Amino acid sequence: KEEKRLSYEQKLENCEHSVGKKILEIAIAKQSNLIASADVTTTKELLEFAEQVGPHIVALKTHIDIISDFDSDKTILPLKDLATKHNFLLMEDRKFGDIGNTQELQYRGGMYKISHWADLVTSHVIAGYQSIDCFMNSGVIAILSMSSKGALTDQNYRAEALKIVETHPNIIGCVAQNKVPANVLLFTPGVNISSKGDDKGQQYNTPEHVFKNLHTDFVIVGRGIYKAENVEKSAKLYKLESWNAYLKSL
Ligand code: 5IU
Repeated sequence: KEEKRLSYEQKLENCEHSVGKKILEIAIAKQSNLIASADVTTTKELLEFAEQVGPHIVALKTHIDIISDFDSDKTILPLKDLATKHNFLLMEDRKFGDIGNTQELQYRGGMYKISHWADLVTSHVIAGYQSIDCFMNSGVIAILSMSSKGALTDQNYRAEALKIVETHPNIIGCVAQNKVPANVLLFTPGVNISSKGDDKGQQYNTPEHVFKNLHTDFVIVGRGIYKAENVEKSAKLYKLESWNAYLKSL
């Protein structure tokens, strides 16, 4: 018989990381399991987008290094204010993938000082268990597999990566396109209601598909929302579809 998925309430009981708890509490409070990916390239667009989607999301996912006019005071301070105002977390999709010492420098320093503001960061676990020790101020979402065509994250890699996910105290969950054990928080990008993919290898599934078949906990949607004619309306639609798909999967 198929393993049953756990509800957010059940996952909250099992969760030990403060940021893991936080995202589950927000999901329950806002009845949302939607993360909007803000793949825009100016501070103005980023802040406008955060204001529009804020009420409907649990987290805003950034690629802070694509913001052409990044400035700590003008970009991060107002973004943090919006996160507080609308009760969402900031997730920097940095996809760290180096040795611990280098990642620590990238996480704490440089222009972006990710450790100062990111509630969540994504990281590969390719450099091994100890490489994740440096992420002390954020919850880590480990990358098990990727949504793009031909990704090299085969079954053996995923099985080894999962061992790190299940044992490292800094890791709150993982990004994957496959099912994971019921107690692991699962984040799934590559979600779009009206497209199957792009011409750069991205592959899309619907919210319905990922909740039913993968028992996903959180969907990550980029172009489906930020490229929509009406951004707020689209965020509402993805929120509703994804929440209903979650309820159906229980
Ligand atoms: N993203 C993926 N697939 C992955 C991982 C991250 O698409 O496997 I790990 C990121 C890339 C982009 C967002 O920032 O999620 C998806 O954007 P679109 O919905 O526009 O494809």
